[in-house]
Amino acid sequence: MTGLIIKIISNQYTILTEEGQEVLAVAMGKLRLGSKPLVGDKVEYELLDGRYAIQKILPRKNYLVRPAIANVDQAMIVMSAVQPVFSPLLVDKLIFLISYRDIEPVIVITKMDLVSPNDRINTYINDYVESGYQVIAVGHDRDVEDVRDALKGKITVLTGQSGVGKSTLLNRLDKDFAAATQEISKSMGRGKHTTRHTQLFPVGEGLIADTPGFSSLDFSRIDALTLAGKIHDFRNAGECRFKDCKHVNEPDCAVKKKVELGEISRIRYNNYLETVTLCNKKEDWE
Ligand SMILES: Nc1nc2c(ncn2[C@@H]2O[C@H](COP(=O)(O)OP(=O)(O)O)[C@@H](O)[C@H]2O)c(=O)[nH]1
Ligand SMILES: [Mg+2]
Ligand SMILES: [Zn+2]
Repeated sequence: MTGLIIKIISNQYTILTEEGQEVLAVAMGKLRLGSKPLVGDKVEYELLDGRYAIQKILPRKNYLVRPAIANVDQAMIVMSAVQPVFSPLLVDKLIFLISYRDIEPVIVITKMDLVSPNDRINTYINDYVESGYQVIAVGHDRDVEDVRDALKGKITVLTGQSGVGKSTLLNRLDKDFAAATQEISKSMGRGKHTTRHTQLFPVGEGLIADTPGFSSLDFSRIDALTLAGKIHDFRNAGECRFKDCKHVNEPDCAVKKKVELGEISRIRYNNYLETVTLCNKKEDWE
């Protein structure tokens, strides 16, 4: 049988079966010697001596370290239109970090009820949409059905500063989610030797991690050339003169040409230039 790990406590794994049931399983000894099963792992398991035992971890498409989770399909960048102030540079940095991990960014803009129809936020929204990113606008004056649709059949991690409205959004999507995550925080009493367990919660027809990701904007171990290759906006730019063009100062750069022609977002390109200076920073003593 195959299923998906949604919760791990010590050697006790909660598997979401293909039928949508939750069962408890243990990991076989041989498995624990290899790479540790993560929340998000697809596994093969069977019934052995009256209990479910995980036999095999199926190949991962990716994994994150913080939170520890495998096979992440998408990261929702939750940003508010106002309070905290909307930062296009922050959004782009998150888009870059997420895309670098081969995870799809989805931008959710909250508090749209607080801005006027001709607010500057709409310029940014149009810019993301023109670049091919999915943007979902939410607010107290509209429903969250588009968010629910976007979660369908996927493993999603949320990201976004505190105060942008992540908890509000989750509560609106699923009352049970709020109750379940509150239970967790209550059981995390101070002074107890408890580690934070990441868990996947079924929300609508998708799975969502209860721990936000991408909280560190550390680009020091990000390779600039690899990053340039993962940014949607640059993908159809065509051939640059140099194969290893980072689209910064190189001559005959197809990306720069398309930025000049208005075919690649200048906002994204400028944010890329700012970000690329933070990449590949090696320690001096290395
Ligand atoms: N007007 C308005 N306020 C919102 C919206 N979403 C969240 N808020 C408010 O923003 C504040 C922070 O929200 P919260 O969900 O706690 O943010 P979190 O820190 O990201 O979890 C709260 O006072 C919410 O009521 C929204 O769409 N519209
Ligand atoms: Mg919160
Ligand atoms: Zn180039």
